[in-house]
Amino acid sequence: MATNAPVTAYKALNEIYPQESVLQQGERWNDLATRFQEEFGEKPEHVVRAPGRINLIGEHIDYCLFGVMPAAVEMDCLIALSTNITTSSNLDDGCSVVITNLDPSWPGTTLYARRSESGSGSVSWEVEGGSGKRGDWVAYLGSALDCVLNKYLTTSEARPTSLKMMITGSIPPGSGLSSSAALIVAALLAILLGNGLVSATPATSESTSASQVKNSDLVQMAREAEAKIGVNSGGMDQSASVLSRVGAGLYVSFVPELGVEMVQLPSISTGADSDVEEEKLVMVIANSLTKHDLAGGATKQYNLRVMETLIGARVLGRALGVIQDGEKGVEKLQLRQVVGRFAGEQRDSSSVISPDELESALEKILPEVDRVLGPDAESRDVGHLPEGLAGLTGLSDEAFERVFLSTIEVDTSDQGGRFLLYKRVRHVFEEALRVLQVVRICRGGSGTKANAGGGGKKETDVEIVGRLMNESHASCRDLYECSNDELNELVDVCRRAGSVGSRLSGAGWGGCVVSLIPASLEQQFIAQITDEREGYSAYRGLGKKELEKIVFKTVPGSGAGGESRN
Ligand code: NG1
Ligand code: MG
Repeated sequence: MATNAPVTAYKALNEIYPQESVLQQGERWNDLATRFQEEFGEKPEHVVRAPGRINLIGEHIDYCLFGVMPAAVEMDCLIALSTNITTSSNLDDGCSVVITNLDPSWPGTTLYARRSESGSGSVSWEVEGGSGKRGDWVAYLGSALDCVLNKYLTTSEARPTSLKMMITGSIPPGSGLSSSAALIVAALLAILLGNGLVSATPATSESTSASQVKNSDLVQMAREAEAKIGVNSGGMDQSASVLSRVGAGLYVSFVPELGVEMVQLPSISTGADSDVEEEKLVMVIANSLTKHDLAGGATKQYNLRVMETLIGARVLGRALGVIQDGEKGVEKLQLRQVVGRFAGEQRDSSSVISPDELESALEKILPEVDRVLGPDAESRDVGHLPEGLAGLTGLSDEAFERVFLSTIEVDTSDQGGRFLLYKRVRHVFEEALRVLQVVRICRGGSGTKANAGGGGKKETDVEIVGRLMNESHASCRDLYECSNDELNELVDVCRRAGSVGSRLSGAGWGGCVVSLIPASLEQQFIAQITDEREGYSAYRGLGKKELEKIVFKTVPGSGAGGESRN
């Protein structure tokens, strides 16, 4: 799907969900519509949905602008909505959004948007209601409303539409399956649709869609809306939630601009030359039952990692002579830009190196990382104190403080007050290399480059992908330090149960493990990881029904969409 194609809110259910679950999902949509009618006394005009995602490989590198490989999951956020003309008239040209949730433990509220017009006639909007705090689900909706109004309704004639919404979600929050991106994307889509900014009918070849909003705009707005709540995220979750297709993984790249490619994992070949049989790999998600909570405690670790990669990029780039002291606009250059410049990319990003060139550049830059950021045991394992760092970045103490330490909350107290530049940058470059290798295999190319380290018997493509996933987990554990004991135990249990590769998925510090399994092994694999004695310890004593929600197979699902209910 092209990133610059217009957003269309319409999708039929059989384009959204895998065949086997269309009926059951249909019931869920109908149930939401019925409950909406009970609550508001009218049918919803539309139901929209946006999915969560699993990340197959490419962890903590999206915000460094390296490509990643997520896939949308079937679980999603649904919003039923209708326009609410009755409240619009008494709001002084503003609008209200009444929000309810099917789950009574999530109390609803009403958001109000008030306009202010400057002397020059430009209009801006202030959204009130919802606490605006991280972790408050209504804050995500407020942030989405704020983004749409301040982007598309800024002329003095613009009149936003008041809306009623009912929300339901099937993504367990804090599980690393990106419930936050799903909520924001669904909210954006609902607000855009309610304001007539995207089309509710599928574009046909004759009609050009009424939508002025492109898929890439939707991704960008979702990132901005999440950033307003205080998470400095990369673009992986939002891209996956908007752009995925049924049955495919998604290779998302960010340079020179957002790009997506549908990719297929290799399958396992068995049998002799003449009658080779192909067996598919399936993804199994297993929740560690430890919460990864970016909206809560994990934000500070996440934001610190983002800053460590930016400081590392600056120190490395300066030492390699690709960033000059006093050069404008590069105080915060991402690691991808540093490698690009190192490989001769133009500074105005008019020339972009090919994936093969990027791979060689990454291989060449790794020894430089050792030399510049990890020349001795102390810099490698203990890290850098902030005092010495300003000098290494070529910035004054004041500028260093302003650029790196005061834009977002940075807390190094878990690391003895130090920044672990060497470990973080090594992880990012090696992980970026792993993603490029997996992409090459998925495109049907050879895995020979990846094979070089294998030694002995030639690895199959499936074995290479599995090994790279395992290496990715080890790197998250040892270099990026974003795993925890539970995730490590669960990864081991999954490998013992016969996975091809297993790793934590998402930001880490809790959440889920993703494993690739030969399709025929699914039942046996799930039985083993949930076994009372051999399985993951936190699953002991749980009932079958509970476990079904915690450990399950997933099929790559479709990106955001919806249907008209009229
Ligand atoms: P999750 O697992 O959804 O919190 C976060 C970021 C991603 C990415 C991963 C790590 C947000 C919304 N998402 O994902 O962009 O950086 O961590 O790979 O912050
Ligand atoms: Mg999230």
